[in-house]
Amino acid sequence: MTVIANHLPTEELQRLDAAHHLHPFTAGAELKAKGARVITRAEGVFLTDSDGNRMLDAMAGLWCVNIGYGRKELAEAAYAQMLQLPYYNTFFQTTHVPAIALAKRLADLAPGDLNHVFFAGSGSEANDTNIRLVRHYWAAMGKPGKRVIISRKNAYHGSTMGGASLGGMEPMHEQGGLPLPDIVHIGQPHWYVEGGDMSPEAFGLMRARELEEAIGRLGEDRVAAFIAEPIQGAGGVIIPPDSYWPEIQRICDAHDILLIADEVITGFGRTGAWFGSQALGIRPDIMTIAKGVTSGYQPLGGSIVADGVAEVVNEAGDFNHGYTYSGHPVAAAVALENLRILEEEHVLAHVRDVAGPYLAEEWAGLAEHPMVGEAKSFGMLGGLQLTPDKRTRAAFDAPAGTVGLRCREICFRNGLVMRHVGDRMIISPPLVITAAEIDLLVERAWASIDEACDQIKADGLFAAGPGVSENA
Ligand code: PXG
Repeated sequence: MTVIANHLPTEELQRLDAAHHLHPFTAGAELKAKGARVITRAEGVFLTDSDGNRMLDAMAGLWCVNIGYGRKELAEAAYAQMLQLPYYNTFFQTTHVPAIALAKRLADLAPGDLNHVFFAGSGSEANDTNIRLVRHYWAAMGKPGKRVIISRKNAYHGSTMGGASLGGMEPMHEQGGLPLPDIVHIGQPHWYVEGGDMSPEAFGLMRARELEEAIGRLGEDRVAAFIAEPIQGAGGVIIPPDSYWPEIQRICDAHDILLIADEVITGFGRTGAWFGSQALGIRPDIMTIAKGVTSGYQPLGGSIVADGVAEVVNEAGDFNHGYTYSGHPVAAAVALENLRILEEEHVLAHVRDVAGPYLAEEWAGLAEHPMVGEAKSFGMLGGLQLTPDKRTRAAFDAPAGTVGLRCREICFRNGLVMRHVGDRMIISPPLVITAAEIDLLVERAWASIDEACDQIKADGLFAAGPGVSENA
């Protein structure tokens, strides 16, 4: 069995990593000089690195390890499935039991008439599917002109050409000549940074109405769909004002365009419901899923599609699209076991009634720190804004992200994995986190923010710059 227990010394691993491994979203030369942190094992909500340091993983990996690390049942499900049928495809009029069972299970869990699943290997692939699916759907409806997909600035929908085009991250668009044609971006409902003097509710309505303006400008006959994360994740855990989603829903209904909810982060209990759409009262026509569907133990993504859309696509002949690993049997078996655990161990109720409310209270307490302008959470998602001036919501007089990055580095040293997006700090812990672990998380977060604050004061950076606190 290939289990690498007695690994090489850390420095040697780092040298080999720098020599041969190209990392995602990483400046390679910088990493080479510093050496990557080598994670060797994990249990519950804790990671251990190659030097034996133990860290509380407040990001659940990359927003995905919903049931926590170290669950043997998932390993056993994978092992059993590999012995029985390690691979077969779902092309050319074949299928297999794990894909059938998972499609049925997801149809049962998904709200409304979302009863059909197209499987992918990741969230990015699923969003690529969505682009082709909605355009194919409208063509089959006799409206081939409906091709434009409206998305939002600072959205994250993946890293493939399609996913990155749907996303609204400019540094991603700059590399590779994106976005693809017929993808249009409107503003995000990020009140703290962009709301100016408006109330959050008025700002939320204004941002939703940008969708109606865009449809008006482009013409309803050209717009296929609107895609959005119920709560933006990678953009900085941006919880929209309450006014936002009802207005978006009204506009999608009024103008005959499909609504795609990207549930890659918000799915599978993270908001306290199975899907963020349920928690926020959204009625999507398609949901993108990945990450928490397997708690990250296996790569799996997909699109859950409404009856009306699936019927049209099914009647329209071949949909010329698919992945070798669409519905991979081992990933599907692991997903089923993960969903069983989420259900039978009442993990959603834990988020909704216990861990979520407790985190909300403790996390909000961080806003008492002089450098924290806002600390909000929703279920097991939290974001807090660092600022030198709470009253004006000012940005630091330093390039965006300077203070956030320092804070993240200090968190690591203090045994806490908390991410930064610009000068916003974000968390997305495993859903099974206990009250005592939340105490530890918040304690370490406070201590780290405090240390960062002292450091930047000493460096003369605790001063307001010209802009509002930025998160990009
Ligand atoms: N949609 C959303 C909403 C996501 O958050 C994807 C699609 C793409 O999924 P895949 O499985 O292709 O990665 C994501 C992924 C970060 C970070 O730094 C976030 C993601 C991935 C990697 C890093 O916050 N989200």
